[in-house]
Amino acid sequence: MNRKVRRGVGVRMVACLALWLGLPSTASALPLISEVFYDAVGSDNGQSFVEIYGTAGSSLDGLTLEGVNGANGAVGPVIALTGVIPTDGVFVVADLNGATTSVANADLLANFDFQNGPDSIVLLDGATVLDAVGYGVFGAGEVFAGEGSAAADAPAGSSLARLFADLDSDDNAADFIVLATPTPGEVELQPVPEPSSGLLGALGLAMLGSRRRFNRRRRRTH
Ligand SMILES: [Ca+2]
Ligand SMILES: [Ca+2]
Ligand SMILES: [Ca+2]
Ligand SMILES: [Ca+2]
Repeated sequence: MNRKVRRGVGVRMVACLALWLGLPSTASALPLISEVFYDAVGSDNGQSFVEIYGTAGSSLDGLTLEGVNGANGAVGPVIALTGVIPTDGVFVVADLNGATTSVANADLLANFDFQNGPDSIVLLDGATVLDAVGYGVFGAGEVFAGEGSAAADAPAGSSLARLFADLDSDDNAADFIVLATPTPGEVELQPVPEPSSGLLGALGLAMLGSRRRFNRRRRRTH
């Protein structure tokens, strides 16, 4: 292999390793519905919530959360969102029972009651759907307003949560899991791949090699 070819291989190797090391996790457009809790054991009043994951500091003003009845497509409840995504990225819309809620980490209080499935909850910006989750078994003629195929219908006391709050494949069945213990205000994010020491070493050597060849060229041309 002549010097020119070797140099090309070295540059490509550095580029590939850098790409791998800096590779961001699968990006999904935010905000996303990260958890819904619509069926507490017994009364849902003051217990149910919808959790949204978004970019810290971004405003939710003007967005709405809407329920879509699986039986006939009727829309409701409609919750007008206001507020800003907090530093941890997790915003909790909590149901009121009178003047209070039992939901931890609530960021916005409202009065709503989403139905047990088959139903859907949609996050909208005007008429534009930003994200949606449909849950339960939809029969022929029923209205699914979620994405891909429906998530499971969480049993009473359990919630439906996005496996990773920042991962949206637009398939509810793949993206959502049933959580036996709801976690308002807390999310799991995609794991960030840690570069192995072997790869770091290889990257260092490759960069060193490029530097040496560069210096050799400089010496030759000066
Ligand atoms: Ca209930
Ligand atoms: Ca209520
Ligand atoms: Ca989505
Ligand atoms: Ca959560």
